[in-house]
Amino acid sequence: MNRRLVLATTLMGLSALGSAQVLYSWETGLEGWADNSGDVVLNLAQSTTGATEGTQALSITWQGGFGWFNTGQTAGLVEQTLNGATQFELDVTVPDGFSGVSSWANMLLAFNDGTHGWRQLGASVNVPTTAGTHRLVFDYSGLAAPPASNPWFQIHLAVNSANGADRTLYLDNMHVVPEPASMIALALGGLGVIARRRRKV
Ligand SMILES: [Ca+2]
Repeated sequence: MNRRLVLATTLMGLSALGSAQVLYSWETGLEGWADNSGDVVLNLAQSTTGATEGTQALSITWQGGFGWFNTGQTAGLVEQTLNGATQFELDVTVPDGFSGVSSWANMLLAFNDGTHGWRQLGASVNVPTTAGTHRLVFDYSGLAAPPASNPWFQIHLAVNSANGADRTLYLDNMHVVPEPASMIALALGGLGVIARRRRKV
């Protein structure tokens, strides 16, 4: 590897520290996400309310209870991005009045693909019912990551809250944050190559 390429890789590694890689932002529509809940109907729509990245978000309206929704078969880029991290973050905006229809809410994550099959988190992630935007963290380090060559792969999310009247949550800015340790290792590795090359000159 020539020195310039190593340096470029190193700088990319350093600049990636703490920077987010967006998986879904719903700027172009539902981006493949669809209701998969069975009896509990989730109405998915694009919405300007709750947009924290760009101008659009995903709204989910349902009458309470538990329901899954999921991506279509994702492009390989989504799998590669997930493989480069162990958790993703999701901004969930709770509108005024939500706590009036449910005193609690949570979400659940599952992966499904042609290699490992269905696997889901053992515990749900709490959604605060206070009005405003909350950043949820989904740690998927305990789930088998999607293989690099995969016939198909889907991300499934579920919403859950008390039964009752219609209520809506807004999702946006689903992104992974690469692990600082792995990015530092990459950056230091690049600097080490440069140092060795310099000693040879
Ligand atoms: Ca967005």
